[in-house]
Amino acid sequence: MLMDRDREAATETDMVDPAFRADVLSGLAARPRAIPARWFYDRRGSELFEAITALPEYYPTRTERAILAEAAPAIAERVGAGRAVVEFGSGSSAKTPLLLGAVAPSAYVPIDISGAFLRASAAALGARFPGLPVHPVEADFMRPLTLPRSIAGTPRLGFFPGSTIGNMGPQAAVGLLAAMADTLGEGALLLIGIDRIKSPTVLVPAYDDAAGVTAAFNLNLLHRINRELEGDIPVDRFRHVARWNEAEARIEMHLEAREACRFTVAGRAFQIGAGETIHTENSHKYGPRDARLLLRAGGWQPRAEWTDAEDRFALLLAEA
Ligand code: AVI
Repeated sequence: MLMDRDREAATETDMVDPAFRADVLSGLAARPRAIPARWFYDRRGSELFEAITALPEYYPTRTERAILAEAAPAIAERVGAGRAVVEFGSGSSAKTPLLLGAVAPSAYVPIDISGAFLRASAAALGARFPGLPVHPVEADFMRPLTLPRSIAGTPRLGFFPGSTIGNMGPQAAVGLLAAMADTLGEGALLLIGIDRIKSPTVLVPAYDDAAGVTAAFNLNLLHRINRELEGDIPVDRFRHVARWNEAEARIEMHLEAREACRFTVAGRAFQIGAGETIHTENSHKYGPRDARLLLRAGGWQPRAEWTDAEDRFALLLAEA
């Protein structure tokens, strides 16, 4: 999930994203303090996220890839040939070749907010699947969007891997699923990756790895604030915290102040007490029934489901 490379390019020419500024200032002033996770993904944050996906403790990426590789023939049978595959938040499109190789699509439409990265990965996929029309769409899939005219009338298969849906609260997730159903149209299918609820002994290390990569990913947000919003947050006085919230069935990431400190961001003064936190991410997990209910609430009928032997992660196929 590489979202903000273009934004970073803009900051290199001294432009500040007003939405970043607004989210940070209101998030630091709010109680509890919270900054949306989308701001993790500047260039460094995107690199750190890629590193996270290869960590031994971070099971979702490799588990989903293994499920996809094994289930590809069954998925192809259910999906049939000739659909246009529309990938939401395509990022590095790392799992896409497995799907495209199996379902014989008529076109591939990657959607991503990062134009430069989108074009690079679209070109790589085009080279790998010569003859497959690739139509990249540079857009924020969280907002209403229009698909290219070239796939008008073609049945669609939406692809939303990685359990990115988990980074939204259930209500926002339902809203996004409904918007995807609208975008993809009648008769569409959706293949979505959803992370399962499991023991905190597995979940917490996945978000607090021994090598400290996830800690660096979380703390990078403070470095980004300092760099882009003229902040002087003493980053070394904060530590990364990952905790399982049982009631909400989610991993929460926080930045906790080790000691009380004062700092300024964009000319505004803030203070934080020892042990207080800035909430930076939620990663919701779903049981089998929860996942199906979520899809139904978003206007999708679950049709098939594939998991790994330990039921850590699930790929669900649903119909609009
Ligand atoms: C992008 N998203 C699905 C990741 C997750 O697992 O919630 C983001 C992440 N945060 C820390 N590690 C990975």
